[in-house]
Amino acid sequence: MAKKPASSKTSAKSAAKLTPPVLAGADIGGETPHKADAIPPDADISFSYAGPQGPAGETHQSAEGDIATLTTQNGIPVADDQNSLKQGARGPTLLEDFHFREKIFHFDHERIPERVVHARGYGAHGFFELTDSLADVSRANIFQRVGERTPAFVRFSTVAGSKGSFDLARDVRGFAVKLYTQEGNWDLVGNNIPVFFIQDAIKFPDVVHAAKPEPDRNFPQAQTAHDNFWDFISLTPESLHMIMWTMSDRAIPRSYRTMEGFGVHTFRLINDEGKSTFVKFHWKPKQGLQSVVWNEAVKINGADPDFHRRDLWDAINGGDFPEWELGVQLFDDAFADSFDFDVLDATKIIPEELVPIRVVGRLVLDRVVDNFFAETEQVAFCTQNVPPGIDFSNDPLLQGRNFSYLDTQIKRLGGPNFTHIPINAPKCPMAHFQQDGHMAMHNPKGRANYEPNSWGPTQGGPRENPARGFRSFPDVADGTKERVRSESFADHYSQARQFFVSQTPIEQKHIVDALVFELSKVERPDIRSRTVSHLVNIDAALAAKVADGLGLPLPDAAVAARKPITDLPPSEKLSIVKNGPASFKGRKLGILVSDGADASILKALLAAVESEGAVFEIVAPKIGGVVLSDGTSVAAKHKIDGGPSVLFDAVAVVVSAEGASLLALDAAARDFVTDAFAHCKFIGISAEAEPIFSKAGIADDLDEACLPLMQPKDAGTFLKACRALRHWPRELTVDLDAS
Ligand code: HDD
Repeated sequence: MAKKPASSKTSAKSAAKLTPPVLAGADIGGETPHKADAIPPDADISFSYAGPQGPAGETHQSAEGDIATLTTQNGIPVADDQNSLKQGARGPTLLEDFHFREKIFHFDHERIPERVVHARGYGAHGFFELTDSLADVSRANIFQRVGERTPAFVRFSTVAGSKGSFDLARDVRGFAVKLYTQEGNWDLVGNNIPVFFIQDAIKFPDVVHAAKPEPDRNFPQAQTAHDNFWDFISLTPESLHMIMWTMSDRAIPRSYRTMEGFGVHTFRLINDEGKSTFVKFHWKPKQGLQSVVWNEAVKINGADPDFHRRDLWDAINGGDFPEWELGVQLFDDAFADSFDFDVLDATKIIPEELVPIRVVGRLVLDRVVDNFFAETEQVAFCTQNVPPGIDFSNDPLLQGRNFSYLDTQIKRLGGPNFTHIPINAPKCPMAHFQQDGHMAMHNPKGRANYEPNSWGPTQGGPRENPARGFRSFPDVADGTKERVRSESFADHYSQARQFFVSQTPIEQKHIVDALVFELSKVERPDIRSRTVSHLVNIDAALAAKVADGLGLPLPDAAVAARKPITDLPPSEKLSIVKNGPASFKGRKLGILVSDGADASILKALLAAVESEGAVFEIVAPKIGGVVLSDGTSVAAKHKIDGGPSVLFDAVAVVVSAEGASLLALDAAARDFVTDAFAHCKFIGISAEAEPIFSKAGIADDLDEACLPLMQPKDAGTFLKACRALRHWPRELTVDLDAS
């Protein structure tokens, strides 16, 4: 007799025990019948997909009330989502299990290629409101009627890191804005830095390859501190202006909410008469500019790699909607001809002192996404998307971008129909004869799918409209066909110097520190030295400090393609410190508490935080919170080792004597105060907190930005002081490099 298969050892009785429900405490519905008649047979179900919960109306009873019935993608109700279909309880899984197959197939196909650059990003919805009509210079529909709102979607990003990298890389930030105007989508795909590394798009793959992880070892991730990047930079002097920005605190913003955005290139505005005006676009945050310091950034990346996305999510969900003004710099050919630099060169700014900014609108972000993948991941920006009234200049970087973005979206989103995805679809009427392809959702109706045709207005489809349609500005160009860079692009150092001399001394120090840090990670001395040879052309003192920091003899100046202009005046607008916020609004105070902490002080502090429009988070020895001196309980947001002070703009320590002596023994509590001190933050200190500071070794160093919280009235004084955000003079006392 044949041996009995192993599966038969499981009796029908024991198998029955394993049928649903099997998850302890989970109510998966089990017996309730599917309401097959919930969707009327004549219902329009073309867009009735209601997400993973199933179609609205498909409900059954659970312990918590009505609950949606789980279905397959085809709407077939699922009875058991815990077990695959088997031949016997321990037998093989059957090919017949369509629910299992569909679920696994779909899972296997969940990923799409990440963006080749700007892979890690975070988006939010909002609106643009026109505050000053630009009808005089542009016929763009969005710029006509003051007070009119245009829906917007914005995606912020880092550039070099992968999707799963950390938020506080030292990197440029993308600031991409999609405006769903009544005459088509306008994508203003900018950065938080107004210049770029290269002048011609043909060099884009090179600069990106050099910045990304090195190809043989695939590290370092999300960092420019490696040989390949600095090798390329030191061989590409046009990048030096951008390097000054990326080595400044601009590259480590405190929040997406506290950075500027720039369209970078010179664009054109075209009015009803067809007249062209050159324009540069600026987004100015109402929140003011703010960055973190490098040592803080490194620690934030460990404590909360999602620091920026969490900040945006929390602010919007908390009703503190970030806002930016749209500013335009308008200029004509005469200015362009007289300017020291070429307005088509994306490695140059036009200082606001030369062409002042005219504020014409505001951008408000007031809604987080419903689904990250559907919106933030699938949003597809294309620089080519400009509505009538906005046009391109001949900037060779912009011209190249107009080719690249459409191509990348077709690859990334799987075909030419990515504009059918809701986040990319225009919100204005659209009609064209482009058809078919993968995942076509909006298919033309009627008989004609070509034009011209003889099928008349109802069957014949849309027609071109010379009066309303986009017309390219009839720019006149001549010249021989050749691969050449204009001589007018040749000055690589003057504006780099102008940026450097526009910084406050502490910001200049941060640039030196950043260069020394990055170049100290470069293994080849010749690359370090070659980089410094360019700095000599920017500022002699800067070069000397960086050479000294690297322990390197000061090299000779690199040979400059054109003699730099050394007397460009400083521009106030280029400094973060000079353009910071006037208040602590929207900032976060971290409060370290212990059992028995003075309730009146803590309550006064919370009231002061609220009246300042700021937010707070409580950090405690245990996540269960603490009991204050008056017996009230306070919940904690963080256990002390999960809530380091780097997560906050300022900190307060409100503890009892017993709490202080216990916390003084805890390394995380000591780091809390030493980091806050080293990062020049304002610190509020209650009467009993001294042992923590003394054990941390900084009790004797406390300065005027370490304010006492002895009595409730001190809370207001402390919060007002926090408006300054940092006490920069302290940095010179805590940083070896500064001496
Ligand atoms: Fe780019 C993405 C900004 C030059 C090619 N770029 C991308 C994003 C931003 C920028 C913000 C992310 C958009 C999003 O959130 O989805 N890029 C810039 C700026 C540039 C610039 C401000 C210079 C002024 N880019 C540039 C050049 C090229 C590209 C010269 C190619 C010739 N950029 C791309 C791309 C990306 C992209 C490969 C990757 C993912 C995507 O487009 O959607 O096409």
